[in-house]
Amino acid sequence: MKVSGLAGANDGAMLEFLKLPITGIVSDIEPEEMAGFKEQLEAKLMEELNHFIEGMPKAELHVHVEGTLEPELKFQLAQRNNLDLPYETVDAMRAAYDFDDLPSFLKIYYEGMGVLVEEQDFYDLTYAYLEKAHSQNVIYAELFFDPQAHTTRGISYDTVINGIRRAQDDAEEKLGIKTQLIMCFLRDMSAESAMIALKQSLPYKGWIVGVGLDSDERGNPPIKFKAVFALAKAEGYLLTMHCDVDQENSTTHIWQALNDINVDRIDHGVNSLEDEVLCNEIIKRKLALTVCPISNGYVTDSMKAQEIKRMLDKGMRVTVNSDDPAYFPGYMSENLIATQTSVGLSKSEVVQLMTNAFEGSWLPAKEKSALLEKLEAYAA
Ligand code: ES4
Ligand code: ZN
Repeated sequence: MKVSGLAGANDGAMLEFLKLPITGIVSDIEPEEMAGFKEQLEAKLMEELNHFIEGMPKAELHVHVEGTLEPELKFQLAQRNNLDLPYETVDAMRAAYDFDDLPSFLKIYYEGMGVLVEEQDFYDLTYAYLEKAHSQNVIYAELFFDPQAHTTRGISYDTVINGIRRAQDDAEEKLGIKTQLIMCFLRDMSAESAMIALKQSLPYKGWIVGVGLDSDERGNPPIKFKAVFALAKAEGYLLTMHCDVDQENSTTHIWQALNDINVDRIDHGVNSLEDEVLCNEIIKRKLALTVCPISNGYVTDSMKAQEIKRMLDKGMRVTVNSDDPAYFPGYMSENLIATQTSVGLSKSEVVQLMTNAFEGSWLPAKEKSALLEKLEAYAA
């Protein structure tokens, strides 16, 4: 007996679940009854796969620490810093999150981080995210931070990075979660401003694994920051940059990220699928792509789950991540489950997504293998 459309289903387990005798029964079942069994079975398998996803050891490679600022903490910090918020309640604040594209999201995102003033605020923000990530079995995370979004408000670079770092250290000690920091330049500010941020980072080089580029991509191509990224590379930083989804000149920007910047990773990069030669180059360089489905569902026309599946099928090192989970509701488990549900990924495809994340991480080879072993043991 075969039931079609159940990726990875195993007939023995299925029969056991349905409590059916193994032989001689199929012809006695009415078609409607069969459809009911099939539905029950699909629901059961889905539930099992969701559990598997929740328990899976995970790596997150694309999360903006400022994008993890949940409304509840925003209220607490506003009160602690004697700041007024234009909302009375958490619900009213959430209701005001009505963005539908990147610029409308970014406006709310930058406004929101106004409550981050003292070093302790950056600590509390980071620690809260790491506790949440840990609760979803994230064992490794690379965190983006946006120093220019704070220094332009009069908050010192030291305040920002000391608070984040102290939380990273405490979380590693208390929760066992390992993290590294990636400093992002704001691409809608000047290259000179990015260069200042780069120089400010140098005393903290030991705390920062790489640099990235985020904020509004429209009119701000990778080549605008060619000299900044060249210096960052010379200083020993690894390089990534946002190649946001469905932007003007998306594939041109991805080509620039490869050829003019020589990136070590691509954030998002879904539009690479429009150019076969570009896909092959990304595959050849073994570059990870950090796709963020729930985020994409808010700022583009879809979660791009089909595209994630196509990238997997092509052998691209695609990963699933949460981006700004306080604004695009969903942390790692929710993003993986949403993708799986949307395109019916098999268990082995889910494991491949996570293998890609550990392999594409910026950890030393030994640490990478140790974490990959944890994933393999779980999936065995
Ligand atoms: C961002 Cl979704 C997104 N895109 C570009 N820059 C960002 N910074 C924070 N979230
Ligand atoms: Zn992002």
